Amino acid sequence: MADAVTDYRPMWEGLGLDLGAHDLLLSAIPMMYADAYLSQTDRPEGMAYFDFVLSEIHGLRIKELMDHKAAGGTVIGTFCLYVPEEIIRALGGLSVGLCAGAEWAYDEVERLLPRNTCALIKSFMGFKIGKVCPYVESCDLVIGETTCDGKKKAYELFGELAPVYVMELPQMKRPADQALWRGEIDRLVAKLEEVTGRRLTAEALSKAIKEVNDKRRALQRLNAARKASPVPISGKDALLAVQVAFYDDVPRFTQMVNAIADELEQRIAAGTGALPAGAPRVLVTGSPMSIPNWKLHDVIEKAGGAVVMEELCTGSRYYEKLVDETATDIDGMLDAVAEKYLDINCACFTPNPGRTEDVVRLAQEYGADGIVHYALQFCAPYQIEATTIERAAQKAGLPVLRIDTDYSMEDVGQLSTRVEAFLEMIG
Ligand code: BJ8
Repeated sequence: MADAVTDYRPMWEGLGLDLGAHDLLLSAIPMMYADAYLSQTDRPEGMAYFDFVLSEIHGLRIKELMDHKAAGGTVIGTFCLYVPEEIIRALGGLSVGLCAGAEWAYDEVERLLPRNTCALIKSFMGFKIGKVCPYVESCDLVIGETTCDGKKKAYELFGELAPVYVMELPQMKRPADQALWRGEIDRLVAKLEEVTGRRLTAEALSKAIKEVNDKRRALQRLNAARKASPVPISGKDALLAVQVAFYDDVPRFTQMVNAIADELEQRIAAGTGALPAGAPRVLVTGSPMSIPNWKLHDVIEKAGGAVVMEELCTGSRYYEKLVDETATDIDGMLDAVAEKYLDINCACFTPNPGRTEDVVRLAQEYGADGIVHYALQFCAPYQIEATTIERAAQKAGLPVLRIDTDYSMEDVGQLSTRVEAFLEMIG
């Protein structure tokens, strides 16, 4: 196992990173992490694992990816929840989420993309153009998807910089769309077989489905503990666990999250909270929050609120649903994979009643006093769907605060004022 003093610079250099720029990025993350995470009191002890993972964010995990490639494996990058990691895993690939949560190289990005592009897209383009992300540089293939227009068109330009394969995701869920999606799953298998040089087997797919389901089950356990009052883990810590789920080693992650879930159950029995019992409870819903985007949770919890659930792709949308494990042949397993993934409720779909129902249900299950709807600026699907969510929430007696923001820290003061007023109102 690598230790804290391991020199990773030769590895980063070998990946073609811009070492000077990369140093700058790596010096910023510990400060952000210390301010948002290490400043918390009453954290579960098991979160020490995530402190370690973050301290090694471009180190140990990248080395593991490199070792995996050296042993004949592949690394496959993804940007979206709809790309089935079970298939990647079954073909000897390691799946890494590439969405980025920080501003980088925007000057260069804005020469390619309009200024009014969402921060998530600008960020992943910036990390690639600026050569500061060892994850994307490790990838043998990057899989995009036809979700929102911004992503779909950005992949055309991203494809000039990296090997990209785009899956066609329907935008409705009728039988004809399900058939199209099932065909896309077959086409993905064929593409990944070509890239990995392996054939998909029922045995490998069944094992991968079980392993990824186990990861999601562990996250379900961790998050179920957040129904308790006082809440035994902060929203920030729970968010971090899901963010890391996109790139960490699957069995290790599952084991560590189950250990945290055990600890949370003990904390509930002992009445130990990570945040005060009377803290106003908030559900956050909207656009995804990629590492190191902890801004909104940090604002809410520093203002005295407790985020008790995320209806986000970096939240319940990632772990709530499992792939059915009963099929025994490849076709049946791929049917189950296709069905589970098309059942995700992204705002790119129309209509999208499932998300509205999920938001209200989760807010009620987790005892939320109010909902914060978070949208990245210029993210039309979530900004527009906020109206539908707000109407349904208000009908259920749940107040809503709508926040449209980006990755800059310039509006933190203004956001804090709005969040404080909202917490006072719902508390
Ligand atoms: S399943 S939310 S990960 S598409 S924030 S790029 S929608 S303009 S990320 Fe997403 Fe898959 Fe849906 Fe989830 Fe466009 Fe909005 Fe930007 Fe977005």
